[in-house]
Amino acid sequence: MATETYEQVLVERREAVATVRMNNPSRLNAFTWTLARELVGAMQALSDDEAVRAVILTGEGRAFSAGADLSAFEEPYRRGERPKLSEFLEAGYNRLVPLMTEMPKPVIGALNGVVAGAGVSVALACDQRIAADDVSFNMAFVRIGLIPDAGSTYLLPRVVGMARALEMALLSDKVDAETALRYGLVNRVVPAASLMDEATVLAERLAAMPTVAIGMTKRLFHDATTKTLREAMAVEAKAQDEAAQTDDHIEGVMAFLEKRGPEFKGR
Ligand code: T3D
Repeated sequence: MATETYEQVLVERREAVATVRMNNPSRLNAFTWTLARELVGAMQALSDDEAVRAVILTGEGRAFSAGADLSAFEEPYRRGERPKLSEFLEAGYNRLVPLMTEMPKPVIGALNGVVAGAGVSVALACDQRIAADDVSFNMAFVRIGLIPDAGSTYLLPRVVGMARALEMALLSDKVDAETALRYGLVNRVVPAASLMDEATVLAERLAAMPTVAIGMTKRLFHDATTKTLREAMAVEAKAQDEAAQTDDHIEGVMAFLEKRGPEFKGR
């Protein structure tokens, strides 16, 4: 197993699976400039690395992430300054969230403990979400007079539906594991102690699958939301030509015909 350490991000690689751990636990993995910048760098590197075929994102300690680092606001606000937050959004979340949704490999969110504010948005950018049974979601933005950002105005209604998205954003009540599962906000809830084992099993399973087709499926699903049915079907036809060129397509068909298990190589 290889480990790369940034200041506030840990990356572990075990064969084709990489685990990215947000590592600012004393502030519940709040997004500092350092954490945001390092996450973008780590995700870009994993996206570009063909040897990596599945990524897990999780948080160190008792939180996935509590959202924006509010401690950075203290000094300027006490001085009476009025902030311009868009600079941080554009340099951080607005790079990170599309990077995750467009990454040509699956990203699994292993959601532990507190998931608040932009932490919810980053969780929504994962392709599959496994939650620990002690997870607690809180949109939080409205509690500090802000609007949902980091992609959540787009992703949250698509994941849970408009009525529930508005309920979560406007009331900002805590959403527990059972409710999150009922809302479709998470795919699965598991005991906190087995969260990483379960996420790893899923990541290893996905990493052994046809990675090119998986990457294309992600892209097509996201792109289709802004298309008509006919447009989406035209894009599918073109993309299927591309998928059919992969070694994994040939392997999948031959394995079926030869009545054996396939050995996908991710190309
Ligand atoms: O520029 C931009 O980025 C703007 C974009 C904003 C997007 C957003 O994400 S807005 C939402 C920001 N997040 C929040 O408002 C959540 C703030 N945190 C909380 O409300 C609570 O901490 C929680 C409900 C999430 C958890 O409560 P609890 O009781 O389990 O933990 P705690 O004691 O409040 O927190 C533990 C420590 O983490 C504590 O530090 P201390 O007192 O031990 O030194 C606390 O201050 C720190 N912490 C928690 N959340 C943040 C944080 N520090 C900085 N930023 C935080 N978001």
